[in-house]
Amino acid sequence: PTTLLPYSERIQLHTNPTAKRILEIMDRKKTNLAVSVDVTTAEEALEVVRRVGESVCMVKTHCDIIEDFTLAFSEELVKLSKELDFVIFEDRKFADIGNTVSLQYSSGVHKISSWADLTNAHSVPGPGIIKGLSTVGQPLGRALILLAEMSSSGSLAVDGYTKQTFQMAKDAGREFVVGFIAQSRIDTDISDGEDWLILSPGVGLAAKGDSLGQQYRTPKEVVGDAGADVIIVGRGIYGIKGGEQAVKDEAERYRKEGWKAYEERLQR
Ligand code: 5FU
Repeated sequence: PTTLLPYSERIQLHTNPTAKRILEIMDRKKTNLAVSVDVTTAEEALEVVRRVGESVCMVKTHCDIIEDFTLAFSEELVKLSKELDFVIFEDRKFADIGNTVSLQYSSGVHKISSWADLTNAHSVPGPGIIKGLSTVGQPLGRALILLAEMSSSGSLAVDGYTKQTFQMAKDAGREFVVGFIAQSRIDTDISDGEDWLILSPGVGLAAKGDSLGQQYRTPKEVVGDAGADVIIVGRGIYGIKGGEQAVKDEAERYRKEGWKAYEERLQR
């Protein structure tokens, strides 16, 4: 199963260029950390990215919370992603019919497909959502992940929903859909040679959750016990008190924790 293989040996199990690049970066920079940059101005967001860039394989954005979003911002983000060697993941959570999501992905103010290497979608509308997004993203070498589980308490994405989401991805093939947002490896380890990336939000070393339903686990629980590939950390890193150096140090702390959990997993 995938969880016992090093990231480097999983590169060849993918055909999607973004999936390959994620695994290459993880191996090269020794990091399975994604930082979620959930701040509300372009300058703040870029500042966090400059602080954490060396420690991460991925920067996750919510472009619709940035008050002064422009394409100059996304261009700068792309520039930093090349300089500091990380992938850009826009956490858009598309959730509409194929035709609408293809427009939301390519057009509007944000033109997500022009700058985000990776984005995600809910499976609730059915396979047309994958088709619609792939029409836009696949020719550009982009990748998609589906939300199979969520970190928030009371989520309806459980049991049968999770299973059917996995099946929808399998049916679509791995040219464009390369993995899942999930809290576990779901069923992805059952088939050898068919590698899926599992990205897990809800990671924190300090808090257990917030007042709005978020639930946190440690990198050890997420990577070591649950078998996820990428840990996604937001407030635990950009929200740390103590200024710019503290943010940088905290990103390194999470990178080390995540990498240690991965190395221990490989030893089992
Ligand atoms: F799909 C999901 C999920 O199940 N839980 C999440 O928390 C996405 N997220 C995102 O990860 C959420 O929208 C935030 O951007 C981020 C977690 O941020 P935190 O500050 O680490 O709680």
